[in-house]
Amino acid sequence: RRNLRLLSHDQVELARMLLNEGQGHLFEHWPEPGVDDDKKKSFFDQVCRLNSSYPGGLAAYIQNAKKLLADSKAGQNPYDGFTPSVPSGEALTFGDDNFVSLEAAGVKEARNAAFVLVAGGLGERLGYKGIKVALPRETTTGKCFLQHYIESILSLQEASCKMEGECHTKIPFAIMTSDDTNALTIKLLESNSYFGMEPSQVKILKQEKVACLADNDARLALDPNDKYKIQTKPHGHGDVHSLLYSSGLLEQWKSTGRRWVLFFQDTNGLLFNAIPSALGVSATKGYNVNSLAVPRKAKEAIGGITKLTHVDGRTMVINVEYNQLDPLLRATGHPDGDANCETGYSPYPGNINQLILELGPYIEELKKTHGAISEFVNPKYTDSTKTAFKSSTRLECMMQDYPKTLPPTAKVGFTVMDTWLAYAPVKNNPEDAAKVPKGNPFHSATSGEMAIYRANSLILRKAGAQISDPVVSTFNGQEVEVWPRVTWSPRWGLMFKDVKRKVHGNSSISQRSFLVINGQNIVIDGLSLDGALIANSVDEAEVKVTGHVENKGWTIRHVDHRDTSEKEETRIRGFKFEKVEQLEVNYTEPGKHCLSP
Ligand code: UGB
Repeated sequence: RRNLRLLSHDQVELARMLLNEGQGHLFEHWPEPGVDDDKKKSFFDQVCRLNSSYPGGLAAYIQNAKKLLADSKAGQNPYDGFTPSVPSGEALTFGDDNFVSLEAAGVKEARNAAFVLVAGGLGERLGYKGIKVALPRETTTGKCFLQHYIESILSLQEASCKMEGECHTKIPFAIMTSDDTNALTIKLLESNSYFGMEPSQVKILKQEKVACLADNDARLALDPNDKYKIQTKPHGHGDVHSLLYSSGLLEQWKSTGRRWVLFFQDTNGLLFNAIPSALGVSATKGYNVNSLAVPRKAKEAIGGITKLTHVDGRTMVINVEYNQLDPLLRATGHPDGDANCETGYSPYPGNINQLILELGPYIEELKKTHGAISEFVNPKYTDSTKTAFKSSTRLECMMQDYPKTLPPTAKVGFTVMDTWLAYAPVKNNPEDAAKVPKGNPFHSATSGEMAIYRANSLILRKAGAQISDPVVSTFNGQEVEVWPRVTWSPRWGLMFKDVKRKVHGNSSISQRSFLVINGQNIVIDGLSLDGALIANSVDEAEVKVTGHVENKGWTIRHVDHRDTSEKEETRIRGFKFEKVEQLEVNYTEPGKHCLSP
């Protein structure tokens, strides 16, 4: 009590609240005033931060925790009363007329969009020390994920403005970081001049961690190394909603005519193949919420999009997280649980956590909830009495749970696309990836990069070019298809219509080839490539690439993930390219050019 005079009025109120919420243990060890006073003040600075960063404050956090911990102890299933069934949504086929017209509709809408990248996760499963958005998306060009995302947004901006005959729109881009990723993300942007985006377009929102819970009474855990500090852990990607709300960004976006907010995750190198058509679906169907999905293999570590019907008649279409889908199915009359059906896939589409929300209804909902998202707790108990935890726990929330609070009138849908086109995350370290059951995706740096070449090769094939079949190779214990290493800048091939216009059917690329296309007006017409070709051009140049290009090219060398002489980003993918011979052309002057060796 005598320590109270060290505190400001607001801090005294917080101390009272903590005592009322059964948190007296936080102060039990406090010595008399005069000893450790600075540490006591910094303790309250932390309490203030924890209080202001949680919707409803720390008192609400403790109360929510007490309830969720009691439910967990009682073995209460959050899906009690709900029966799952397979929902229906939009299934798109790459390259058909419907897809092409949805892509055009989506690009038209893109100037009314804002993008939000959730990048606060450290990627513990990947075992990579840096931030994941700094990893190369593919190592032919070495461009990192963040560069690819920014270039994709800029090319959408350019194409959309062109379609609408205007030139002033700048698509806003928000990035959610955390203490683990904030400084490195800002450094990556600043040291690369924001990869060509205007710095004012980019807003960084840092999520705060939440207090850890030591026991079933939701007593806050003190940091084992500092008794004047509450231990904290990440609260999950669901924080993005409260941060967008409290930052005022949503209102700002609305006042500048934005209509859509597109959320995406840190390492999906294929995502922007799916964005234009999915945004087209949102715009033409008038979806308030549109989740992107891919066919899902049973037990794959991605959530399943499920229709849930409650005994009281309520229904919702929502992601059921991968660890909850199996118990839910078993509890509702599906003895095989999370299993594949006759198609070889789970009947529940796989959530890839790329959400498109309509801004107006989103703001209205957040005015009610302040962005608070339904939470869960996952304590690891010491034994079946569930009285003690092995280590402290905390509340968590997921961004895809946003629709849980929506009224039944909300239009919630989803769009399913082929995995090869839309989804190739980099999440698993080499050892774990090598243990993935046969037929399930690895979600590793190896598969993430190979998926880019596969998608680009298949897109070129669909455009009419002859692309050699892949060979099968094993890197870091993972068997993958190795297609010709074809990459292009987003401005070259934003929509399938663009690729079709720039690739003529009389071209061919051999399996051992590497092709980099870096320039908006490069046309591949009558090219026969057997080696490595890098074509760069300025916008004002119109370049026709034709004729037979043959050279020794680049070779693929295996790298063992345990080989510490290699860089970590190389080790996690298990291979590197050695540049033996290549043809590199740079067209820097406007006008028509022809590359014809
Ligand atoms: N993230 C944050 O920004 N802050 C956090 O506190 C935590 C994460 P993970 P997860 O598409 O493959 C999700 O760890 O959560 C960011 C979906 O829940 O990569 O296990 C982080 O930086 C699941 O339904 O994935 O699983 C990253 O960008 C499925 O869709 C993103 O949040 C799965 O992703 C996801 O974090 C998937």
